[in-house]
Amino acid sequence: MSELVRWSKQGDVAVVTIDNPPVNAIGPGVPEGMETAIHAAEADPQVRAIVVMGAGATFIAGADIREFGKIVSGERPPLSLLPFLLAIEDCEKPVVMAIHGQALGGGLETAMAGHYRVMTANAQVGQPEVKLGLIPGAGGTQRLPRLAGVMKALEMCAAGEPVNAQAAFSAGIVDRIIDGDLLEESVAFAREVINKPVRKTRERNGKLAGAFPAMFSMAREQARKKGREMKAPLAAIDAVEAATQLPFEEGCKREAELFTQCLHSTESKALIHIFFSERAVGKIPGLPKDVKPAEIRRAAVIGAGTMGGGIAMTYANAGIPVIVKETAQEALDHGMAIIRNNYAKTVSKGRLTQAVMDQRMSLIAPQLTYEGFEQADIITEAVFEKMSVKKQVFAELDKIAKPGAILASNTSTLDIDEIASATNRPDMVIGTHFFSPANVMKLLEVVRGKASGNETIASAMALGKKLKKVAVLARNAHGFIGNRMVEPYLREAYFLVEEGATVEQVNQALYDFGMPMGPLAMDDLAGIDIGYHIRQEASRFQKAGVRQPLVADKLFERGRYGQKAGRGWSKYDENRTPSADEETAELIEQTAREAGIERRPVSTEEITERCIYALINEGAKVLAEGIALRAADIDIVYIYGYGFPAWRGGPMFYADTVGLKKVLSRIEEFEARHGAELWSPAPLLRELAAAGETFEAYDKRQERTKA
Ligand code: T1G
Repeated sequence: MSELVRWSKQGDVAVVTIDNPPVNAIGPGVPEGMETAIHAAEADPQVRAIVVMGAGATFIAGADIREFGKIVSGERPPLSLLPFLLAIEDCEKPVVMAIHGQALGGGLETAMAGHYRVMTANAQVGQPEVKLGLIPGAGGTQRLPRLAGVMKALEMCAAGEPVNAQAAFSAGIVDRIIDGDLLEESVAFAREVINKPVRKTRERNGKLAGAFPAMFSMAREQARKKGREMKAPLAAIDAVEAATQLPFEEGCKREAELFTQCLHSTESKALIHIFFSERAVGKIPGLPKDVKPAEIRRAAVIGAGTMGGGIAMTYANAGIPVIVKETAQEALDHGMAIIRNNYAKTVSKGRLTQAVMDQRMSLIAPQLTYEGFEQADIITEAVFEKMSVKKQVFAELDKIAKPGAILASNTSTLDIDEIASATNRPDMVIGTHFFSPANVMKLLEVVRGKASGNETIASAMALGKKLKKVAVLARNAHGFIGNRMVEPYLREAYFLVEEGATVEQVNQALYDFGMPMGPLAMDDLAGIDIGYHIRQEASRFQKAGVRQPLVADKLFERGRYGQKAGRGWSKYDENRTPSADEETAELIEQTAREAGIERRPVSTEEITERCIYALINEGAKVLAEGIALRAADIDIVYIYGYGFPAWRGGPMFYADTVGLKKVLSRIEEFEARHGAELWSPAPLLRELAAAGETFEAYDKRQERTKA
């Protein structure tokens, strides 16, 4: 018996337990252990049925994702689970899979190789492989349609979302929902089926008959719409379709071919990079292990505007009571009305019950005074992005907040140290930069000031997790990580339209690259007035003689603030649908003419490279300056804060896939054409390109030196 898989007997029922913390991933030794245990139980004359379950918090959360990198690099031969699962399915005694926590990927595939499945009421099952750029690779696309039907299998394998116990039971994936003790009730269930004929999932073909061609074409259309350029969802559909056309063994061979194609794709490497990176961002080198995050039980927010209201919702969604303070009743009422409307919209879509909405609204206390602020564990300001205003607020808060309360700023670019200087508790001051809409966007930039204490940092990072955000730590510098890098990205978009590209061309090029919208569309959404004020606040950083964008400020001066004004770079109808704005085009041409800029046709490739390589170049500077801890952190910021396509792994991972030598050579061409002030290659980029290294390798090297 291996320490990864053990078995024991409860009378005439064998209980096989997989014990591979923390999530019972199927890594080396687990399938072998399962096979050995099941064969031993099968050979034991006293055993008449077998229960398989997971130790700890969950059943099996899938194959060990860390192994795939070793397979692709040739370090380890491909591990096929198929023979192990056939051994389970061919067991002559009934095998009952007892699921709690999650049965995901190879976990569900293992469960479906059993003859029966039971699961606890709060457990989930799913085939999330497409989220890793993969497809089920151990018969999942062949057994799931046989249990749940083709439509359900297509939905689960192509979208990758898990289903809850009720849905799994209704679909026929599991045979019983367990309300009591899982072990006790699964052993009892096993005794109920002891005398029933053993039914092999692979032989249950009844539900395959219902398939028809339109099912697959519709599934492909939906996958293309949702997944954009992603290939894995389409491969998953092909594999499920094969289940309806080929015998089980042939279907598994087809699945294996498709799985291998996906495994070697850049898309999969990128998505697996993101999977581990979003878990690594929480690891802060240099933070003493014994630092305990403070418990955040009560919160307060200053400002009920778009950001303040969204932040308040985020606290309420996490079950944390939160005061929202405004300076005028009208602004307070307006802010609360938006919060209520946001929840009501979610209720109307059936994604929230009215009871939960009411409960969350009851956690938000709107007021015009500082009453109750003295009880708050954290106070977050979301006031106007002007340093003088922020410092005044922090000076007031410093007098009101209890000792030990964290004072957080939602500033998107301003200096945390300067804000902290307005208080007598700089160690308790930190930036918590939420991304709009704060109740939706997963990214939270936690910005440490020079004086931010270790406990304050740890508490803010832990709070991010509690608020269901992905918290990334940034050092205090203009723009932190995200907005520091978005400036050159936007700058290039502004320059490109002055040089001859149309607004629509620039937006389309970056949309086709995979961004949720083009840079100028993003500018119109965020508000051209917001960008204008940020540029005004940052004007002191501007170097004389360096080319500055000319048109954006003119749009602001004309009140063309973007979507909110119905006109900006584009014009917007009442549904905020964009269309080309002739006046903007004329303004651009006139501005270029006055500036002596000779306009020319601009290729899509140049548009994409100038915007994306500007992002990468700035990212390399942010990394070298230690503002971001890792290149992987920058990737997470861009995927969760700006919608950078996850299937490209984030800007830094994408640069690795292009090759840093190529990225550098294009940046050097831009430098020759547009000047060193704008395009001098980041020294770290030069260094890595010269060494033939990658940003990923740089992270690994840094981790070793900081360990
Ligand atoms: N392999 C390796 N490590 C894993 C893992 C996995 N499948 N799942 C989680 N971990 C690690 C994770 O990196 C973290 O490590 C720790 O466990 C806790 O995870 C053949 C090909 C199960 C819902 O995609 O969705 O099966 O940071 O922080 O929030 O067809 O983990 O502590 O060092 O996420 O409670 C399919 C992926 C694989 C499931 C738990 N399965 N995991 O969430 O904890 S491919 C998946 C999750 C496959 C087969 C195919 C979540 C979770 P560390 P955590 P959590």
